[in-house]
Amino acid sequence: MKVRIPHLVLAVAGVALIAAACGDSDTEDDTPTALPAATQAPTTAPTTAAASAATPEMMPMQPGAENMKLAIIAPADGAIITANEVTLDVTATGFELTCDEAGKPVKEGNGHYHTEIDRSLIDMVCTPQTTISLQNVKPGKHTLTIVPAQNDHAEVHDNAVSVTIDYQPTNPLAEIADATSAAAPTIKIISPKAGDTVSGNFDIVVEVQNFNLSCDLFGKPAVAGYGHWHLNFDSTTGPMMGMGTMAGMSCTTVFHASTAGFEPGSTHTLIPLLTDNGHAPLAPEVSDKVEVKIQ
Ligand SMILES: [Cu+2]
Repeated sequence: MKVRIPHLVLAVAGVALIAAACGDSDTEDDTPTALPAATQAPTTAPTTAAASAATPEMMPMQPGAENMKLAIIAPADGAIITANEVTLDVTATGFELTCDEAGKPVKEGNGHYHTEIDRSLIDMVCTPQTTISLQNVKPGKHTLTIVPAQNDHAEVHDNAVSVTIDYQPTNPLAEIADATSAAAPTIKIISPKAGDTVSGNFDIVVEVQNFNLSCDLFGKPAVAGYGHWHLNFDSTTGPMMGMGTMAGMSCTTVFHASTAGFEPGSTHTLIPLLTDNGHAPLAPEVSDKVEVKIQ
């Protein structure tokens, strides 16, 4: 199947999550990827401004991606939220929610969902319930959106669902403000060590210096000196700010990883990298890497 992927829609939010998800999408769909509209259009026929600006690129997605559906059971659309966080109850049909193979090759029937606030990516989730912090969110109306996503984080945009909330905090949180450090941020893997063999579920432990990790600021406007880290496998480049090979994100010094989906006996590189709240890697990149063997 094909899913329409409009160009650069999320770039405004600092999250070019969909801009170029045409990587190796291990699909059995042999239909060639459509060329960009500019290439397809006959040179003699002038395209209208609207057509050239808004023409979506057709991208191959995993088989059955169109059946990956979500529903928001709670909160109700228009709900007034007086607490400083909101819990979403979600049902997923047509696919199994799993994070074990995120950042690895796509698999029919498997995926997770992305949460967004005002169309800015918050996190990836593989449980039917998730809590969103309203830290650094202004009182008033906001849109919460969930979008089905494949292991490579390419999103099934047509199946996104949203609710509007009206945030009227009883006890508003103090805003987290810029806190730059004179010293450069660093991240270093403490465990596992280079050459270690890992199996099943294993933890990646890092040490972060001169940088504040914040879960509550996921997806919020940038705050200097704050962010979190991504754990990538083998590469930090490629589509979606390198997120195609991202196992997940952490705002603590630990990330729970899995060897599921990796060949026994293969070696892979674990790459933790610091990112801002909008998930963009710090520039220049601040990362570390350790090669491990998969049992
Ligand atoms: Cu992130």
